[in-house]
Amino acid sequence: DVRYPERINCAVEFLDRHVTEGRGDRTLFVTPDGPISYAGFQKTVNRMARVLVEDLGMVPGNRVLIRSANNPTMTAALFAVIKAGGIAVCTMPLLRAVELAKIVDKAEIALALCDARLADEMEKTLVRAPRLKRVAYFSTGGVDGLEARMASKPDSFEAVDTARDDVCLIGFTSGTTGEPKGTMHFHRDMLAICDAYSKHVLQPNPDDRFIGSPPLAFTFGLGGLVLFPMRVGASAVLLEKAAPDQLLDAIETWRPTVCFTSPTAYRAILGKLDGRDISCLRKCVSAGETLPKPTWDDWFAATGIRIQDGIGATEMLHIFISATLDEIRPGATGKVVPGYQARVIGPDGETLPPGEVGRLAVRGPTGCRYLADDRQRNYVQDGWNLTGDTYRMDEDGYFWYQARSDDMIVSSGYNIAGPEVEAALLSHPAIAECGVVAQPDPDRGSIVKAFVVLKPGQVGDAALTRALQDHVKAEIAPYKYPRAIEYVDALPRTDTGKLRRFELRMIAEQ
Ligand code: 3SK
Repeated sequence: DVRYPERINCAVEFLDRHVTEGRGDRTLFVTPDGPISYAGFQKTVNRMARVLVEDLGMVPGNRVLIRSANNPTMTAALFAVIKAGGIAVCTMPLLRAVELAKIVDKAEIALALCDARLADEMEKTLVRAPRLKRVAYFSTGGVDGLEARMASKPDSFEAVDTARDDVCLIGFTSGTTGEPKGTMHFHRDMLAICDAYSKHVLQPNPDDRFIGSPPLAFTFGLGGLVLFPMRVGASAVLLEKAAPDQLLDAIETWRPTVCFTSPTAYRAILGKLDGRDISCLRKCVSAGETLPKPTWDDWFAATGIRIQDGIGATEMLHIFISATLDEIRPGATGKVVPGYQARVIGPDGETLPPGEVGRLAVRGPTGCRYLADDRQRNYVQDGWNLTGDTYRMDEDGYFWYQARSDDMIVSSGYNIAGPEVEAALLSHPAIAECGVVAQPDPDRGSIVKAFVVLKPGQVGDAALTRALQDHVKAEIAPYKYPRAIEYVDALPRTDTGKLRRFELRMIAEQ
């Protein structure tokens, strides 16, 4: 059980504490332009916090949208908002204006901090979501940006006195319907994931150097690439682009010891290991989608490293089932993380005995608090968080993944809602109807598969398939596009006209 003082600002714990306790000279981020120390980063955060408060009118409790690829400036924005008592809402860099506008409206956001390289969709969002009043751009390379304002500010800033139960982060996750859900997390939650999963399972030390691919807007990345290293005074490499080749190059260049990425990336890297030296890695963490045993075996055979699998949820902030290096059972996700409790439940919420398959329920120091969303009632029952995953627990307390228990498509670690892709497809003039489900895939876990009924006169050939894929990529985040499209005469529907998704899934699985 982890307890924190009633008044706490987690930015102080993650950052200022290292400086006041004499660790300011330690390296926090290694970058191509040289190392950034904890003390140097603190000054950047302080200046940015001053701009937020003095120039942009931010007050404690305001929600601030943050848009950027993973880099130290984005991380400074996150801590500046939190240190000034605000609530950071980080968004996936690939999101389009239509998706951003939903987030702006849902979280009632008036101010955004945005990397200038993502200005296009941000400007379109300003038009779509009039509630958003102001965008401050960074990394502009010119005089108008946030950095120019920061240059004239003193490098000190007193953290706002927040409570441990004040919200400091809203993580958005796409619901199965495509209506995004905001999950609210307190200052104490940010510390609790470090003091539960990281401390007891990952067990990093101050000399570790972290690297990985998940966006910081996905809490898997935020924990693994920022919060876990900072909690112990370690360092990290943030990659704006982290495709397998880029991740490999960066591992060879920066010699990290801990890697956070997805099973898809581990598989892709395996095919590119020839002549590469990744002997610096001590620990490899996998989450976001299930890690198949053959991937675990192949990685172990190639590198001698036992991948630490884990399952978490944006709702829970981070991983709640995993295993320490010496407790790993290949093929199992692991055991419940110290501080959490987990059980497998039946249809009436009853606890199922070991060996039986049911829905995974979990509770612990972090938990689901949806922002203004009725789905809270379904997700949290009797204090237990009911995940969207089906599991079996064995006699030794190891949890074995079986399937998703909802309609979510999990592809390369991205959660994708079928209805959202359907809506994007339906806005193409050639399409009469469509249904989108997961299709199992050896590399990506699942891919997005669309069953499409065309309007009369349209021909479902390769050219149309490419046009539909490009259309979806232009409408919504490109990673959501259907990699497989099958043209059909009709879709299976219930008497009331509801799409029989289950039937489509069965066809896709054949
Ligand atoms: O998908 C997961 O397993 C996960 C892990 C850590 C944090 C967040 C998520 C969704």
